[in-house]
Amino acid sequence: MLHERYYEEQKKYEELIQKENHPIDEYNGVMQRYENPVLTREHAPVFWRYDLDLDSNPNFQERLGINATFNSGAIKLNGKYYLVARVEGADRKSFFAVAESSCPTEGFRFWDYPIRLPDIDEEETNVYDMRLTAHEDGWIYGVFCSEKKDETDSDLSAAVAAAGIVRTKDLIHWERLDNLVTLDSPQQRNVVLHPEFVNGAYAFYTRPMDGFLDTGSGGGIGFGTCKDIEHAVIQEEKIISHRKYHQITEAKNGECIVPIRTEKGWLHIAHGVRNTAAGLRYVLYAYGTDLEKPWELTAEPSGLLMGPRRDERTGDVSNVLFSNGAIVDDDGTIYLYYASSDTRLHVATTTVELLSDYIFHTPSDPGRSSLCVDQRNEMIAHNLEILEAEAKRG
Ligand code: BGC
Ligand code: BMA
Repeated sequence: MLHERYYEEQKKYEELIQKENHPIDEYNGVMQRYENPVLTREHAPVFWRYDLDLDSNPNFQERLGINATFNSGAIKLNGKYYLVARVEGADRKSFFAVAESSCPTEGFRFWDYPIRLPDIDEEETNVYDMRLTAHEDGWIYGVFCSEKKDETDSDLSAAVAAAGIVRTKDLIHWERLDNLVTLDSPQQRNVVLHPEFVNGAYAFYTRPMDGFLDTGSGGGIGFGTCKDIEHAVIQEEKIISHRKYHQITEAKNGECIVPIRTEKGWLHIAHGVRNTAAGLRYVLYAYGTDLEKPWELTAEPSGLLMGPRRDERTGDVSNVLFSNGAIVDDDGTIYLYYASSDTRLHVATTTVELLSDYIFHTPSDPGRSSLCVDQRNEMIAHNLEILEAEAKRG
């Protein structure tokens, strides 16, 4: 026998999973947002949260609450769409869980059990933000942040972040490899594995940083290679997307999704962070690199691609828009899975063609108010000429 309340909670859960999702009425020619989040804490199955045994839980209380489901890796396999989401328990510990759907914008349902990552370090306290790379070597790699207490510092919040690496063929069996070692940087977060070999080596986008929170001397998104993925060591990180004063990347930046190959070069989506009186603000931006030399910057469109808007602005860590996963579908549609304010996961769509147009044809940030006005006025003047000519034509 089950508690009567179980049926009500289960009904709400089923209704939520079956809810349709539609594009919202907002246009910018690049990114199309959707009405509903694709994963929320309510998407966690009832049996993940409640003990259904009437003897041990006669009042049907939530015993192991789920606080949030957000930053998610994404991949399409055998015609299905998969998210490997960051699920955060009420206890603040994050873990990974696979959610599956036959539709990229709705219907995501978690598998029965979260992922049981091989436990290789008893000091590892928290894991989060997995990037999934389908590599040309035939494996699907998951690169995530592995965090532990910094025992050399008496501050209780002092931590060490490293890039953990796992690989799988089916999202069911996961093999854990050594954490990434970067000789120049004591900490790593936001590491992404490039999908192809570069000069015969595995290539990573890194984010060198001096401390757990401070990037310090770390100049931006780095690029480094290593021959052996099972014991990955990067000797040298070359900065490819620089942090800059008074731009959206001033405090930190980091690679978000696995870069997308096009004839014109690699399309990248990254996040940029600036500090404000209200705390850090996270937005997404895009850039392009050379096809043969993915470490060479070829396009740097100005400003943000997406920032937190409306309800997205509030949550556990407000003013954050973050992504670590996208799916490029067979027809060229890109489904970008992004989380808002470390609380819920959304989807936005674009296409390879549109993102490429955005990256290669949006002007760069000239860096100073005065030059930004010149840049805008030039476009306005040209537009007014066009409008005038149009008006004359009747
Ligand atoms: C949190 C992350 C956050 C990081 C830096 C970690 O402890 O779990 O969400 O990005 O700290 O603030
Ligand atoms: C970061 C990320 C994310 C998170 C963000 C805002 O450093 O790694 O986990 O979304 O902070 O808290």
